[in-house]
Amino acid sequence: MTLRSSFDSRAGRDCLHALMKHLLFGVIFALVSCTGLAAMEAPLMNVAARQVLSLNGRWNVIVDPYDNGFVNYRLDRYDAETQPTGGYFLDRKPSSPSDLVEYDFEHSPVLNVPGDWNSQDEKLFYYESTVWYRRKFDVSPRSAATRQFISFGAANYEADVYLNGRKLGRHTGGFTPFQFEVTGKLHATGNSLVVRVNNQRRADGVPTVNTDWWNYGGLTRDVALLEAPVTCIRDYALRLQPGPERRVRGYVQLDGPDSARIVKVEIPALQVTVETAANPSGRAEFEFALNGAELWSPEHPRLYDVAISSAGDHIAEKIGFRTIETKGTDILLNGKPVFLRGISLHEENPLRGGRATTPEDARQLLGWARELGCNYVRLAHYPHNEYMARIADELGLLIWAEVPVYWTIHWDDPGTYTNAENQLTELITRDRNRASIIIWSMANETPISPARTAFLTKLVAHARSLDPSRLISAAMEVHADPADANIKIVEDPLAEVTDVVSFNQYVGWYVGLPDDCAKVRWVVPYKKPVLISEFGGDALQGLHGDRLTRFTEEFQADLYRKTLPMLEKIPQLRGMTPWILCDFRSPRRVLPAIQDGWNRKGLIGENGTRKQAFYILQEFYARKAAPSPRVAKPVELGLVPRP
Ligand code: GCB
Repeated sequence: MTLRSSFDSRAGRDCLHALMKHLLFGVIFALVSCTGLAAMEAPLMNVAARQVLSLNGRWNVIVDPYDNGFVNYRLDRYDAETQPTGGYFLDRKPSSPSDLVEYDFEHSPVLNVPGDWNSQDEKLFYYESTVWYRRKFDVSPRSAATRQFISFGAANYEADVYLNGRKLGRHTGGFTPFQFEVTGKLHATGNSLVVRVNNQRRADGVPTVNTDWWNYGGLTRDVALLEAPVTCIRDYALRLQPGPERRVRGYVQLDGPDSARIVKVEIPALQVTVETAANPSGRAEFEFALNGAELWSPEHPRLYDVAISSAGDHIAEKIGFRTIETKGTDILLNGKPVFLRGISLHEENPLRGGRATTPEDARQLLGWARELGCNYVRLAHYPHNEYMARIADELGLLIWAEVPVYWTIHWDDPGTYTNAENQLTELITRDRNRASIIIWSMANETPISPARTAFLTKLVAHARSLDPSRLISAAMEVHADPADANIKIVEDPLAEVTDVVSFNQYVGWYVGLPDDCAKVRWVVPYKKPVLISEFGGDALQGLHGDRLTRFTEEFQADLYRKTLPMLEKIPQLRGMTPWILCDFRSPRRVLPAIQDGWNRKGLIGENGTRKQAFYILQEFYARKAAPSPRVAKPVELGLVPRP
């Protein structure tokens, strides 16, 4: 037998693979130790299950508008390859009185983490540049059988991370999690974690320079030290397959030098115990029947305790099982048609005027959506924090989750594509076990061109390769027929590759007046479900006038009253997410005494008070939720008196 044919056999290949993996792990480990740069891999999922130390709290900060801690006066980077010890503001102490050190974290101001800097310090409200964060921490000696990771929920937009004076690495993208392995780099006391966070908008970034939301900078989500065994569970997915057999398929991905292990998946309440061997790459695939399970739905958001273990490692999760698919123009949840009664939201707490960061913030936003009668939310326009999807799992809200491919980004730039794809990967990896998430959205209002469609089609294929179990969409645009402005046409080559056709439309606000809604005729030539991803108009809460006076609650209420029947004329209509639950900050919105830096399309004002349109939509949703009568009643939308 030739050497070649022996490795053509499966056992031989596996054996070679295992050997290569051990060697590779050794080489990477050696490289990492000697360069000081930690490899940034896909993060360990389910951070809460692994946390040993929260690094949330008060961090010292240096505001550095000229990035002087990062580049010298010739614009050379302090952390260039040739100087692996990192940037300038690395928490150095003067060793003698003659030593020149022109900064001092110890006596610098503090900011809370998680949190954006804009809402914590008036001087930083419009700030778009670098802030250096420093946090000291002690950690009891860790066992040699474990690995440690520093985990960031998100940092907007770019983060350079340094531990004890040495660079760990960089992350780009403001809304997704990242981790650095720090095994062997921690001291028992006095660890210094320094992060340069820069939120400058970039033309080639994702998003690009122009958006309609506030560019909150900082360590906006939780920071923690995690611990896991040397060979640990990195990633896993459990997916209920469509069909009456109720079979769950999934995998567990181990990570570490000794990956060929037995993996066990247990769901005690359903008497499920599955054991399966991981292949030499650490991947264990399994399938089992879900007998007697209650499926997850908005009406019954049943979550099961799932335990995943593999010699030495153990992860606990709460997972709901449901299916989502399309059939013709219907969206089927657990095999049954569903109408998505939704609302769009930004990740912002309007009462505080900053990023929504905590579980309490998530409960408030999602609680308002529930009060409105929603079974669905659009988390616009970027990945929201992990609590949102976990709490939606608990509350029974379906989710459209999105990446910030917004308006006009650099479609021809391969770096921009890689950045978008990376953000999508990090979002899907984090949330792939959330029953609430049913749609991955690729983009919002992107102008049709060959380069844009090629970019987004590639992104769709990537999303499907990572997660074949959910629907794909994007918020597209509507165009008026040049011959008759009342004919609204939705035609976009992207709609050929998405599962659901979604579009934003603003008849009655940016286009004409609410009375024009009655004249609209639709051309949506796709045999696919249609979701209206946005409609709406601004109203200042408490401003009253007649229904034709812009920015009054009456105008906005009238717009909702006229828009809903107009949308119901689309035969494939299967849901909507009007724009938007709450007023949100946006630097584009400059009208004095009305906008004052807020987009006022919220159904809830900045003080938490519901506007009239809130009740119009609430009434519509109550009717949609009721069991449908045999003969459909024409939609009549009255103004419901405020309670
Ligand atoms: C849109 C955008 C959204 C804006 C909204 C508006 O189409 O998708 O980000 O905030 O319109 O208020 O104009």
